[in-house]
Amino acid sequence: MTQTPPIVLVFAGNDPSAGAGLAADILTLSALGCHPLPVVTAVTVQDTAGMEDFQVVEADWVSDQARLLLEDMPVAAIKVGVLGSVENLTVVAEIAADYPDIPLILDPVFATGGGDEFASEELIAAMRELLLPHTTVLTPNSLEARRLASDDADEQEGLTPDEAALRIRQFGPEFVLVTGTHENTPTVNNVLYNRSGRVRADSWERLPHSYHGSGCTLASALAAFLANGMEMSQAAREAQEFTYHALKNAYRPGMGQMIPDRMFWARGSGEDSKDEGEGEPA
Ligand code: PXL
Repeated sequence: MTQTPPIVLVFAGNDPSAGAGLAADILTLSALGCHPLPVVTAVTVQDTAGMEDFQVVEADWVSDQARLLLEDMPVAAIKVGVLGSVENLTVVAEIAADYPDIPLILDPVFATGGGDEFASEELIAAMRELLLPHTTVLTPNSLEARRLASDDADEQEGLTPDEAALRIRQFGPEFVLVTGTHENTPTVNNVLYNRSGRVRADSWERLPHSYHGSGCTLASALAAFLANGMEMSQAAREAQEFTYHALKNAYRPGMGQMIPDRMFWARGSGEDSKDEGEGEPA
């Protein structure tokens, strides 16, 4: 019998364009040799241009989906994306408390790239209080980091990514990886922090397009490397590298944003071969 790949339990919303959400996580985890266990927390109606609507799955259903699998299989990592409700967040926090040895990767998704909100202030407060204490690594972009760091909008605006990370660490996550795509800097600067400060900083070429599902790709890739037993700093580096290549090879299947190609290594003749030419947004 073939050896079972590392198993990653995923809590996320379904984006049927497969740009972001559960399908993005499944693709990324599969691309990196893991077996995904996709637990759906919410259903969205969206295409590459934006989200029309979303509906949250009942918390009992989220809990039952996950707990049945946790009894059946050895889970090497838990990856959390869109939760949709405080009730769903509570379910995940309780599971995290019951399985303290499984690393938990939390991507705090509060809105779609187009700005449609997934999260209320109440959900953000519950995340700070209930889920961050059980989080191994949190992967906010700098805007999400500011929202988690403070509930005062004026104060948020004044925070540097370093200051936001410093505050978030007080809520209990072991590591925070803040991404710099939304900052006005020539390169994209991503920084990993632990409880005592900066662990590593990586700078990347700022790519020209807008991508749907880059955050999901990064967090799932990080989950995959951790599930494979890699230590955090190395896993953070490898996850960024994978995401960079997926973005470099992104395609534009519809009329909206580009979608990262998590299967870039399985297609095409040369690495990053689709970087130029067809598929450019108008
Ligand atoms: O990219 C964040 C994200 C995560 N999960 C779901 C989404 C989105 C963005 O659209 O739809 C389900």
